[in-house]
Amino acid sequence: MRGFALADAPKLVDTIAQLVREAPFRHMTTPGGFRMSVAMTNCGSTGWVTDRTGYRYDACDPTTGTRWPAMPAVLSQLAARAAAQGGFADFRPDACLINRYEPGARLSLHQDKDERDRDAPVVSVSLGLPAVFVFGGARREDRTRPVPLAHGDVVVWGGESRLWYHGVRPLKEGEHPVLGRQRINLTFRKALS
Ligand code: MD3
Ligand code: FE
Repeated sequence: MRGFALADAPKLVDTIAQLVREAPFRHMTTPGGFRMSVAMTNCGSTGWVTDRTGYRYDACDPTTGTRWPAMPAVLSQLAARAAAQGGFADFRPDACLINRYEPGARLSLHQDKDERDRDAPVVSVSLGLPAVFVFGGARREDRTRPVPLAHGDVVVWGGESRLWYHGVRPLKEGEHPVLGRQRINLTFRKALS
């Protein structure tokens, strides 16, 4: 949904800045011991984390031991409106993962399988520098296609595509008028059933 979040973008950017003061971006470690090039934080009643012990959802920020900030209404309502337009009524996300890409940061091909509710869609909101998202299929070997994502674009991933492989190509150098040298992606999920 190209530009679906454009009208909300100034308020989203402001809200993210506040959230990040409470729970700063950090580069998490994968179970294999690699530092992720994407910096992450969360808001909502639970948040996605990774460390040497594995991937999981946790109510608390591991760096402080306190709960993630609550999900502001401007975020949850945008996600619900987008999901509804994409054919998923009553989407009530409990987790919002906030990804920050600086030039060079990438996300290798993966599936999102850590959520218990596989019937709920994932809603993603892109802000800042444009990126090339790659969308594959049910198997890692499946052909991927590039999908450009720009500031204000929203994607609703549900049904069959919910478990398809996807990733993000290394972010190209650039300067966004609002966000500068970064891309921020919000992914809304229903993690716990
Ligand atoms: C397709 N994030 O956080 S958002 C992730 O741009 C993630 O930061 C990317 O993949 C980003 O896990 C892509 C789009 C997205 C998110 C979840 C999906 C696409 C998806 C789940 C299933 C299929
Ligand atoms: Fe993903």
